[in-house]
Amino acid sequence: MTQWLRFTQKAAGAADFRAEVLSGLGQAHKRLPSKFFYDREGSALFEAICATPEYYPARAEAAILRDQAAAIAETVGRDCVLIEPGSGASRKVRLLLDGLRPRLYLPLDICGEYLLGAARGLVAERPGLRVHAVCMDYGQGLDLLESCLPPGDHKRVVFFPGSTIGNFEPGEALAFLGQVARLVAPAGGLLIGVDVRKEPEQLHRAYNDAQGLTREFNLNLLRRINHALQADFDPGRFYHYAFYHTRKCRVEMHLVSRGAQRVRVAGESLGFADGESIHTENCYKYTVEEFRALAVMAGFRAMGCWRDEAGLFSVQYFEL
Ligand code: AVJ
Repeated sequence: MTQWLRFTQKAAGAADFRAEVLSGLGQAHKRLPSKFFYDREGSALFEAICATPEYYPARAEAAILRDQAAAIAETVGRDCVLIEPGSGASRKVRLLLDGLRPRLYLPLDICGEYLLGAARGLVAERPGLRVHAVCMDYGQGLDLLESCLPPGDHKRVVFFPGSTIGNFEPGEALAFLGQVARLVAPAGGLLIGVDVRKEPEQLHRAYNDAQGLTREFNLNLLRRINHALQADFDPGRFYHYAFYHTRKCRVEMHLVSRGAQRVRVAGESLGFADGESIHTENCYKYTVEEFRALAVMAGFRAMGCWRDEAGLFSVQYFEL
């Protein structure tokens, strides 16, 4: 059986990266979009973080997808057009493919090199699977994908694992769920991984692994900016700081300046006071009921919810 793979490049260009970095670092409280973690090195570091004992989300979600694959396939249905924003190594979707048997799988990722490598590996493993890999920043809007989708009324299902929804501010999460609803209308679905709220200590450990991989993942952002924007960040002069903000129900990640310093980025000189941070990520944690309420506000009906044995994580399915 011949392999079927298409590749479409819709990613934002270097100009957008430069503009978003300079805009974020120009704020009174400096910040950078967490999507920029995922260059080739960052994507590989994230895969390594998933294997650490402290970072439970990936293992808990994989256990759910593996142990509940038949029940999930029964609820979602077979032969759908399966769309995965932020697909990375397409590791998790492999746990669903035997059950869902999608007519087409569209992995979306901002890193084209990583995306194409993962897609090639998948079609080599599964010659019968049709894959259309789309290099795009889904944060720019899922409607960009419409032109890549097959005509006809095949059921569309968005698979959004990993609790990446937690990187969105709650208002942005609702807006994203609304975009998903428009993309999968009139009767499609959303299969989504959501990390559930838990003891702050366990969350603290998950973002401060003993091997320091999360620290390197965070610092890699500075290295990426150095390479892409002729910047002169010295990663040794920043430290990784991650903590669970109880009132806001989110883990925050920061890079904190050791001492006062100036850094050149894309020809501009930026000042950092001692202890001043770059806010690099928020990871919101929801209860199952809170997230269900958000999905219902976006127009979805709750159809299924599966948990791991320890109750650390949830995979939830919604339909219009
Ligand atoms: C891939 C965005 C779900 O938020 O837990 C892992 C990224 N950040 N360790 C998360 C991440 C620090 C991860 N997501």
